[in-house]
Amino acid sequence: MGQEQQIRTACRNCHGGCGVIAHVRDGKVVKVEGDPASPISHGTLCSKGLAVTQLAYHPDRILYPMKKTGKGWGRISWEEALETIAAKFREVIETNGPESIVIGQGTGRDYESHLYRFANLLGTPNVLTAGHMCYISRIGATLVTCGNLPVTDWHGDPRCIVMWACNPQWTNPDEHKGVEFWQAYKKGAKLIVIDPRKGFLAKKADLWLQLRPGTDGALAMGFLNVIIEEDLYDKEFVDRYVHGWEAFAERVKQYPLDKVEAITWVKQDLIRRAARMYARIKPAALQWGVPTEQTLNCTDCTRTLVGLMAAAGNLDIPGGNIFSVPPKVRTVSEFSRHKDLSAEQRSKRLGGDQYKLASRVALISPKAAWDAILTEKPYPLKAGLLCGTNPVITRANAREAYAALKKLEFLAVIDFFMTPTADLADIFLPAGTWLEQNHVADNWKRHGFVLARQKAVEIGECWQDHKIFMELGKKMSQPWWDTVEDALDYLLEPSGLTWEEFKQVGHLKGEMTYHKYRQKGFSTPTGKVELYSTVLEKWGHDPLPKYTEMPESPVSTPEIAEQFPYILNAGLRTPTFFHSANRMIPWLREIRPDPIVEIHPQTAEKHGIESGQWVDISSPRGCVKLRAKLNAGIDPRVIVAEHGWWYPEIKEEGHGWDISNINILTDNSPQSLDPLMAATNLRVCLCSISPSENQEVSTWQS
Ligand SMILES: Nc1nc2c(c(=O)[nH]1)N[C@H]1C(S)=C(S)[C@@H](COP(=O)(O)OP(=O)(O)OC[C@H]3O[C@@H](n4cnc5c(=O)[nH]c(N)nc54)[C@H](O)[C@@H]3O)O[C@H]1N2
Ligand SMILES: Nc1nc2c(c(=O)[nH]1)N[C@H]1C(S)=C(S)[C@@H](COP(=O)(O)OP(=O)(O)OC[C@H]3O[C@@H](n4cnc5c(=O)[nH]c(N)nc54)[C@H](O)[C@@H]3O)O[C@H]1N2
Ligand code: SF4
Ligand SMILES: [Mo]
Repeated sequence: MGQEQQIRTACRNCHGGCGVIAHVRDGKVVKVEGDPASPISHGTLCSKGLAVTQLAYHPDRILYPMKKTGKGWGRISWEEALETIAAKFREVIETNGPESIVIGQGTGRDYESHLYRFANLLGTPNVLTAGHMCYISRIGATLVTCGNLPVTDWHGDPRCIVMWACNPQWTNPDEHKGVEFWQAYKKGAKLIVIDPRKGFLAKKADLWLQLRPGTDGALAMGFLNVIIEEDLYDKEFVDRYVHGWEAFAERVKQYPLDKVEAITWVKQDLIRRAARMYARIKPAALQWGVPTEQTLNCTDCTRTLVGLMAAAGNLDIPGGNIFSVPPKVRTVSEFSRHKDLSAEQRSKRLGGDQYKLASRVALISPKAAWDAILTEKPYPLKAGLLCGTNPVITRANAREAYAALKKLEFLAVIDFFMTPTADLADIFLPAGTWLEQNHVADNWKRHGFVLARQKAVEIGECWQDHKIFMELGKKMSQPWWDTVEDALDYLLEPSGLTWEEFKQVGHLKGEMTYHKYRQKGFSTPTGKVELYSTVLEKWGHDPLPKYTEMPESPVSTPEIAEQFPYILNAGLRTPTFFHSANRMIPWLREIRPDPIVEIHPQTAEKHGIESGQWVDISSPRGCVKLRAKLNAGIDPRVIVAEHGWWYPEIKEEGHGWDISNINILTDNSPQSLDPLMAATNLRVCLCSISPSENQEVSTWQS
């Protein structure tokens, strides 16, 4: 047996960041453990990170490039795979123009620098990501409001924490690992939790506000109403640094607490107490989560929440919501040469004229992509390259996503496994996991860090995603570097370090300073926090935020609610799965073999549903089956369902993509989209429930 080597690296089984020590023996990773020296995770790892050996060495993992022919999938060489894609792309560029090629990714995975560079140099403005309803939407809305993304300053000792639609101990989301929140909380901070579901944090909270899903924008207005009416706002900050305070305060007046209670289902008294607590205790940090973005209120809700941070005087102060200082490395924008995409090509971005904020952050909505494929309007999309995404499972109105991707003339997919989306492809490119890549992991840049992710092993013929974009780019005559590491040297250049040197250092941190606005103002047109947005005004939109009722709800569509009386809150995460991933990993699937739908015991009783039974859940768009779990911690009018389900153990094409896929039920009709970001209502629609006639759905055998 060979000697064991220990390699310090950074996990990326979610958005990533946790420090890992990978133990390698005979060219194989035999185990991973948390790195106590990590500034992000402090030695902790979650179940997904710990299970990476079962992911990397999974028997179903695709280790070679594959091509689909009449006889099914067959192994080919990298040369043939890349040349086939390049030849098709060249053909499309010649006949339809580069805009007819869509390049896509899913959740943020720190290869967007390479993906965008490839797309920009190709000349296509059509990059499809999850950003229209996740995180990039938060960044977009905060860029126009206060010039940067305010993140919680756990290290600054917040005395009050508002956990607004966020569950960091399960999700370790884009903004922080749960451990950092926990350390701050344990110092004795007050906790306010805003969540329709009584989870671990709601049980711990000083105040828990159980709102109707999707009504966060109205609740935030309610908070502001109390803060303004009771003179609890930071007058000095507002006078000096807020643009349009008077107009904003007038808008807030349109949301008196009785109205807010009717919209949100939260009692007036509770809203008042929570608003007072947030405004009076200094400093207070507000941690927002993705449900605030996954409705048509996406942009306005984010702007209202910035209004709350500003009114309470919590922006860029220790223990509040801060603008981190990134380390000195090249920006994604510079690396990916956004400026090289010509104005003419940019003007062709699908939906760009309408969804101006999405266009500003260089992405398109899935709806625009599906429409272009299915209706060929305003022009057809002909070919696509999707990396690290499974839209057939993860995007609203999954049947439409499926039909569109099936119709696409040519599709290449980069993944680890043959997923329901990859099933629809012509070429499959095998990606390396994070154990197989060298990278300057940058998802933490907005928190002040970049991390060294070092290759521990190579497996089969898998390539890290960055290399795939580089080599495909070279086939298309694009300027790239010889090696992945040469590109990393370029990324790191401003820091004065090479990749080899950075590997030894492990991470870089920007030097944090607070109250930067006192010297520099805010990076907006007026130099202030624009609660009255001059940018939105210029775009012909309401410059002030407002709450819009859900497009499908008991209030706006009572006729639909007659048949579908419950509010479906779709997207409950579980610690072991990451969206549609990990269902094939035995250690993780054994914990959760079947998809769960949570139902209040009274509601279950009404429909004769017992705990553990398979249940049909229907919306106007279809019907899927999940397994009932009774939960008295949700409102009887609300049904809470997991998303991301397909069945890798079903070997036929499609892998059972339509059995339990909750996104068959969600809506992406034009009237349901955020008017600026095109965010879809992934979290809220109407549904009905009944015991399923088929109680033999389970297919997992451990
Ligand atoms: N109803 C509902 N739907 C939702 C949500 C919800 O709350 N409710 N949440 C939404 C959110 S926030 C998001 S971000 C999207 C996510 O949407 P997606 O990103 O499309 O979802 P994933 O399931 O993470 O798909 C990732 C795929 O990438 C593969 N993969 C993992 N790591 C890598 C890698 O390093 N390289 C490559 N090439 N492939 C990799 C996995 O095997 C998997 O097949 O889902 C959304 N869908
Ligand atoms: N294990 C695991 N971790 C993940 C993911 C995963 O799939 N699995 N996905 C990753 C991704 S891409 C993202 S974006 C993040 C998201 O992570 P978070 O931002 O933490 O979001 P969620 O876990 O979706 O929801 C957080 C809380 O909001 C509550 N909630 C649901 N609907 C509403 C609502 O309308 N209003 C309010 N106020 N609360 C609501 C939920 O009950 C939950 O407790 O997680 C990331 N981390
Ligand atoms: S939280 Fe994310 S980065 Fe950390 S161990 Fe889990 S999967 Fe890996
Ligand atoms: Mo996300």
